[in-house]
Amino acid sequence: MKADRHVKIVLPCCNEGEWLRLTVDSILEHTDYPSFEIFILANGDRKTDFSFLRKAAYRKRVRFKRVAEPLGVGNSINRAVWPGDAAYYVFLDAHCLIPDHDWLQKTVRCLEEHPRASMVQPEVLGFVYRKKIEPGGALEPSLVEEKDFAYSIRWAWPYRDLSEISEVQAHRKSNVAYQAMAGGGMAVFARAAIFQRLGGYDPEVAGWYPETMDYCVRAWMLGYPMLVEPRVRILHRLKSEGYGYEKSYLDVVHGILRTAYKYLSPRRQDLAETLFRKHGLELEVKQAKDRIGRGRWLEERAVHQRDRVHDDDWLFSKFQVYEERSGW
Ligand SMILES: [Mn+2]
Repeated sequence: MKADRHVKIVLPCCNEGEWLRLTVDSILEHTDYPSFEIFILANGDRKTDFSFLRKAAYRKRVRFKRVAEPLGVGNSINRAVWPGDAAYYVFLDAHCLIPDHDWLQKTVRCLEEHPRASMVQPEVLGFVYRKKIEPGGALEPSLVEEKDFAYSIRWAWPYRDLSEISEVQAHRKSNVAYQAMAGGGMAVFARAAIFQRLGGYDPEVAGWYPETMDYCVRAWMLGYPMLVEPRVRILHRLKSEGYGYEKSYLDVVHGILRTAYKYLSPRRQDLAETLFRKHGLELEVKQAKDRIGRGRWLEERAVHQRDRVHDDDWLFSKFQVYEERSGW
């Protein structure tokens, strides 16, 4: 029988190498919380040495599951959780460091003080680490170069280039927990019951941040807020040598358009397509629409429309998603 406030920390791993071990070590060394487990979901991984997990120090706290194919972040997390497994989830990139011992206490307190919150993002401090970690080697703290903060992501329509369709909020808006549009992935705290009720991440949305945005947009419209908890900090490594999960514009275009098709008004579906077309992504829009057409967006839209408590006018106005209509 698990404790009422049991926390499951999920680490999807696709070719993270030594950083997986450093992340696990950082969690084990810096977590005072009494009831937690780590669940590693290796997917499509051809690079990481998982043999360290056989040591006794890890066996008590860490569970490991491996699938051959790369699943992407959202589907890895969906596979790693099931109803009744925990009260709270932490979804963490497998290249993170935990600076404070009370991080889980503070996280759980935030989720308990805000019982409708679907998701909480901590203060994410990006860092660069330029030296290669040798197999079994330690991290040199003096080489951790702290860079920028990230608190949440907000749609910003339109945009000057593709990176700006979603805008990272790099400054905290308050010193206590506050509402924001969406998390950016990297480090996510979620209430298990709501995550299960919402069916987890959209399995058709892949890569980078769109799966987290999709989840938050859906949750907001169903009446479950997303919060930033700036009093909890996670260090997240900014990779300089490429990404474990392949980043492609097609995934971003598809993810955002699919969210628009499922949850937004037809006018905003058209607007999202136009935004991408204006930036020369005709081919991606076409491929994304083909992919959406093969999926089940219409049934999902019908269910969402039946259950939602807010429409997209409310959402866009709440987060001041700016839509420019002139000049098209
Ligand atoms: Mn990452």
